[in-house]
Amino acid sequence: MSAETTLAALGLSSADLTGGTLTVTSPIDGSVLGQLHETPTSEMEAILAKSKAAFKAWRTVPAPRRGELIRLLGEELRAAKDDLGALVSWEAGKITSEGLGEVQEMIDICDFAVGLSRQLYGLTIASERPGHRMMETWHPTGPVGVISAFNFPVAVWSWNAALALVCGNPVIWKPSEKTPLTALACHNIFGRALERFGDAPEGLLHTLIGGADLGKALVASEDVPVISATGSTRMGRAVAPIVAERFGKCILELGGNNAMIVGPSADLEMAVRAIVFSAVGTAGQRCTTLRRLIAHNSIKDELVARLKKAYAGLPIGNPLTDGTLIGPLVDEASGAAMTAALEGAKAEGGTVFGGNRVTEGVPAAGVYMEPAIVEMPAQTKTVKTETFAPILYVLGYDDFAEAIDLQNDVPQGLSSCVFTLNMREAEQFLTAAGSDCGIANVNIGPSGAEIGGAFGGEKETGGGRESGSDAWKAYMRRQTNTVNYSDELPLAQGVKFDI
Ligand code: UN1
Repeated sequence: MSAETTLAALGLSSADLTGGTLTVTSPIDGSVLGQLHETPTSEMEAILAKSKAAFKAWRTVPAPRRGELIRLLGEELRAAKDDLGALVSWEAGKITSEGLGEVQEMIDICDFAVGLSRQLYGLTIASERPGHRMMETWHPTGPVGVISAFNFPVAVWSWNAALALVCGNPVIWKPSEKTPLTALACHNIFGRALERFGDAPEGLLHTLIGGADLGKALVASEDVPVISATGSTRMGRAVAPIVAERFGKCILELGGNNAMIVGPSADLEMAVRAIVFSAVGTAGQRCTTLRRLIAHNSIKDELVARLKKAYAGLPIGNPLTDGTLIGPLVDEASGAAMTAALEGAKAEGGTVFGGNRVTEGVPAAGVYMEPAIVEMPAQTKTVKTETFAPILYVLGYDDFAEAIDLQNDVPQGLSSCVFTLNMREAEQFLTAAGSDCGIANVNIGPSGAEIGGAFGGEKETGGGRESGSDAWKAYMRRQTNTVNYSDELPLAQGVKFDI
């Protein structure tokens, strides 16, 4: 299907797509997908006021009723899955199956959030005073600002929006300026859910189209108590101090530098499949992409040989063509960053396989790169830096403790895994002295997490958790309640204060 047909099916008219100042191009072939109207920064004040007003109404709607809105959103996403998935491919360059997978992730989080809307539980706590009861109540916080990146242009919004909305908060969304079309499409899909819902307050979702100024205004606003930001560590370093200054709360999901340790007992056949998917899938542009392979020296050469064989046959090209596994990088700057990282690795003693630009058999004007495998003598500066491209650095080790040290010795702490059939190694990897990441897996790769678990990581990854488990708590404020149902007024800690 053409981009035009897909955009029309998602309710984007030529008025939406023409006459504006933000040019959106497809990474597939450089074609212009639209000239979008940007949200003027001068409108931010009114947007914040509308969002605050929406909050006042939405916070008093019973949570299970709020869940009904997300149930409808899930239904609308099911109906729009093929179109939205295709638009993700057009705008972010993902292969068809990964575009659809991203929309499935949205549907999954909606289902999760519907259940959650009846489970926003607090604890009851034993009071030390007779005739008293203590409990915790979770309340909505206010508008939630969501800043999302180009590489998961719709799923990351949905993780945040589905939870924020059932928790009773409106959402103000600042998508990447590289992927505003998928954002507008989601805005329309949400609009359909709102229409069917009937009586939701106006202004539950605002979508800001444009550049960094809008993001800055959102981050600085005292009317936005929670900012959830996904993107580079550089972006997080800019956002976090501004939010901290005004005592707002941040949910940060920043850079990763994810590793796999492959032990001598590993099922190499399975490891190869996991490595290839997690290192080259989404052309290396997931925050969970496998970037470092730490292989036991007894199997390293064999593993690398098998990987090179697999890499040599990988279909690179138009992501919308059946059978393609590697689509384009998002833009020329990403291609240049990949080439620069490979040069840096070479200068540090690395041996590079692949990594060249592909120009034959791919659409002109797209940045198509062969994925690279780089054998490194040590964990150098280049290896410790996240480059958002399909580069896999390979390091060897002799004992398991050394492998864990290498895995942890990078500034980032998102995802990690071990391939081993040795239960001692597997269990050790998951202990306090094992992986220091937010995600640690055994016999699966570091990417492609399910929505049911909390998603995020430590150190430069920012410490935030989104999506499943109890990540919802970051979108609510906790209140401790003590109720006295006696006719006495005992003080805690045995304090006497008779008057
Ligand atoms: C991201 O790249 O920002 O675990 C999110 C994964 C996906 C989410 C990635 N479920 O790879």
